[in-house]
Amino acid sequence: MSRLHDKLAAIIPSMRQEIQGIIKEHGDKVMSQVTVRQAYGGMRGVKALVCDTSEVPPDKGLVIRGMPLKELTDKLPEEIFWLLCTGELPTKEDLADLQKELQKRGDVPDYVWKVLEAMPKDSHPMAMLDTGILAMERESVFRKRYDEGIKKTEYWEPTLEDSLNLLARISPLAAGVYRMRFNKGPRIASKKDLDWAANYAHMLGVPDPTGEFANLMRLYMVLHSDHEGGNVSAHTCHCVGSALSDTYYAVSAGLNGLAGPLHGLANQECLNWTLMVNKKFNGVPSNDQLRQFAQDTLDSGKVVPGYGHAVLRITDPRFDAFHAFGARVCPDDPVYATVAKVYEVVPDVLKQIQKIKDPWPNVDAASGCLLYHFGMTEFSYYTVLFSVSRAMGMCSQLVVSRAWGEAIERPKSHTTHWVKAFVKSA
Ligand code: AMX
Repeated sequence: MSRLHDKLAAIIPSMRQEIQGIIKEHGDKVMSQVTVRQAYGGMRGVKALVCDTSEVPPDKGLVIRGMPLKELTDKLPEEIFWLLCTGELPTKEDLADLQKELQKRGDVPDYVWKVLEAMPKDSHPMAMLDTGILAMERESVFRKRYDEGIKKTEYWEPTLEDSLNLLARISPLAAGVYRMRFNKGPRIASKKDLDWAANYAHMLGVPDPTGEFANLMRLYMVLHSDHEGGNVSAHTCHCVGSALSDTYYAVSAGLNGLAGPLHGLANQECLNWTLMVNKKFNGVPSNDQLRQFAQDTLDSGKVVPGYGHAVLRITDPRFDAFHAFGARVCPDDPVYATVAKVYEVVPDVLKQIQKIKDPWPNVDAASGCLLYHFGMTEFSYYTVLFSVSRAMGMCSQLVVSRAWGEAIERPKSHTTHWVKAFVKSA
């Protein structure tokens, strides 16, 4: 058994008891009301979910288990996964044990590569990644144990097994997708002595003479790891998992949501927009030029990608972390310099539009330019990087919700006919 398993086994009974106590004593207290606008408007702001791994206060940004993101940017992704699952950072021994667990589980089965090879050559990398994950479902320990008749209180254990296997394999799988989809040559074998993100960087095969690309991957994996429970990918994963579909089904479903242009795909749109700016003005534009370009984008009915957020009302701390990385590693790169200039100018343009609730940059405004700097210019791959990281959040959320025995999701829907009758009578 892994140290992570033992740690969870030690904390889960009291956590379960605490939650059962809360429901027993306070189960009828009202947390939230729902307006007609919210019912039609993506349930924005309705408090109807519990997620213990992280939260996103609108005025602070990502807080993982009570720790603000800015205190965690120098950690390894494995440490973040441990924190997400247990609520504490790992000791040195815990970290070494988790790394060993991931290293020993990291072989992607051969049939997965065959499935991917059979897909059309121009398939979207996200479709390839999600197909690869779904193909691996036959490996699910949860499904086997469930079929054998496991007790409900033990559900979390095979869910943890599946999660560790999936996390160990998602990086070689994703690296394989990169090399296959973009004709980069044969897959690169994993180096077992590297940490998870550095090994991913190695298997991608992006030239990295300074080691800064590996550093970027470490940071990237930490920053995208989790973002509470209501975003499309986390919520989809949770919803599918609540039917006791195993980790492979649930994570692949969640990542299909991440593939949408308003969610994880925004990073590729954002870099596209930045490069368009760069091309049009032959380098970094002046403030006036940029102001006009942003206005033209809005006037043509498009969004300025990388700006705005459903929850945040400040500059996303994940943007701050990438911005700081760029300032340290590539301050003179014209694409990074354009991103920095956009940050100076665009919030004021967006502030003029009343309906926009958050004029500040989100994580996607800065991530693409750094990948581009290191020669990773295949935009359609960027959401795959996001996915590898976000799998940590999804897996930890699944383990935690299985641990306390969360119920299958089933909110109530109504027809517009019902809404019309309701508003008339109200
Ligand atoms: N540019 C132009 N218009 C914007 C805008 C932007 N950056 N951000 C919000 N708006 C518009 C919305 O489209 C909406 O218009 P509508 O009422 O005509 O449909 C209006 O302002 C109100 O939106 P909101 O309440 O401020 O935001 P939201 O919760 O509805 O949407 C988001 C949030 C992120 C989808 C939106 O800000 C957006 O489209 N941003 C650009 C795309 C982007 O950066 N996505 C990445 C999000 C982070 C992630 O998941 N990776």
